[in-house]
Amino acid sequence: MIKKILIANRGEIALRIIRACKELKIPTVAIYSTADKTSLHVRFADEVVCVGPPSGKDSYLNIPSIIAAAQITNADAIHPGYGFMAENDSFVDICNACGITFVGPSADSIRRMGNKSVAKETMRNASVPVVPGSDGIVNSEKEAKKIAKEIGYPILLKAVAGGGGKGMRLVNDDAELDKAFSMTRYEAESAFNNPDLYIEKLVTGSRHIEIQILGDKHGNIIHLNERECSIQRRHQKLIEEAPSPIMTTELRSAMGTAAVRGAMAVDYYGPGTIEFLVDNDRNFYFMEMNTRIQVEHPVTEESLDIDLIKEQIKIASGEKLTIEAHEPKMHAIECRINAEDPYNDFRPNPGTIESLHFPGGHGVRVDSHIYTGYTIPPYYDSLVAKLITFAPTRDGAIAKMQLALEEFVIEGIKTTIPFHLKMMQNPDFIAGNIDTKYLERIDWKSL
Ligand code: MV4
Repeated sequence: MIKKILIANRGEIALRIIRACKELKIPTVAIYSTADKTSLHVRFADEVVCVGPPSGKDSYLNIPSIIAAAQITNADAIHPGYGFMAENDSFVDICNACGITFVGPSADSIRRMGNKSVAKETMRNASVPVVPGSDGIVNSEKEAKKIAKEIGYPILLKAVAGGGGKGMRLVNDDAELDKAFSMTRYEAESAFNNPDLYIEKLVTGSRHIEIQILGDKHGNIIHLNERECSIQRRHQKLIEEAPSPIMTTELRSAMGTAAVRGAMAVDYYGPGTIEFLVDNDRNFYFMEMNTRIQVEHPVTEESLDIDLIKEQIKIASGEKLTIEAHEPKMHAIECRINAEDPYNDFRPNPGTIESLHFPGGHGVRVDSHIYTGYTIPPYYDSLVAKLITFAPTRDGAIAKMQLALEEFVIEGIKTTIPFHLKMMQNPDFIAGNIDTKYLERIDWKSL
């Protein structure tokens, strides 16, 4: 059993984890950087330890400081949240060596999914559909051209150490390939210390639909349906929902069982997400696996009436799965409220919250760490609140979202609320006619 959890994160997710720990009656330790001294996770945790100066690499990514903080406070587990240490396999090895339970998957699962080419091969072997492309890494322009000829242009060059849209380049023909190959290799080497590339045929007009899975340490894995995440901008998700407006029972079952097979192949435990591209004919293709709890986990929680963070902690302490897979009960939508100016290319806009009112009522959830007088530090990501609404139907959830956005007052900073208000009234969104390129095609301001 876990006796005390150190939360190696900040912001809304740190608060979310503290709430789950309180329900489970597990004491918490917050770590914080000097820039986060006045943050709510510091206020609501049972114990706190300052781990360094503002910069992420000196604080929330500073492994010796985090481990020392756990040892000083006798925390026997570390919850990484998302980002920071969440998908760092060496950190998991270090936790294990120190006798600390990492609240997440094994180092080995993280490693096997972290290399995108190995992950794809693992999925293919588990009979999960993958996009046609190279068998593993491609070592030369010549080899790349040979594969491009077989599968046909356009192709994507992808860095094996990339992911989430990083280290990817579109190539339309042989002429472009020569330059693109060496450039993408060079960029991958600089960004990830690994130049290796693999090739995929470009899938167009597709949606980003991901399957939530949950495994325990006894070999049981279930899937908890899908999330539709196609409303993105520069690989940053802005709106997520569960279920997907295009989902059918048959497709859900096919994608869900494929996701479970893939997770089984890496002996996965904890919550994880298998991302798929789904084309217009409802063919689905594995993209990558996220070996962490994700930002958008609340839409799954509200659609199914479960608490994924509590389940994650119970799994880490060795309990068997107790929840059962079931079809969605409710439709849930999440709007990410960022401290960004949507009228100015979504430029980050940190500052002080002068006045604040959170929306509420039946079917409205706000996950946020901000309060009146709080100054958003400029060092971290710009997420200030997740607004989730849920209702028996999609139209009901959209209607509630619009009212909740209208009621939401945040003064002192610019936020993405005006963007979300437009989207909730946008006929394309209301009809579910969206894909991953939707926001590139339209100018949201003229909606
Ligand atoms: C693709 C693709 C089209 N074809 N792969 C971007 C993030 C990473 N998960 C994989 N990504 C893509 N891979 C093939 N073969 C299009 C994307 C993509 C994308 C995927 C999901 C959500 C938004 C996206 C935006 C641009 C490109």
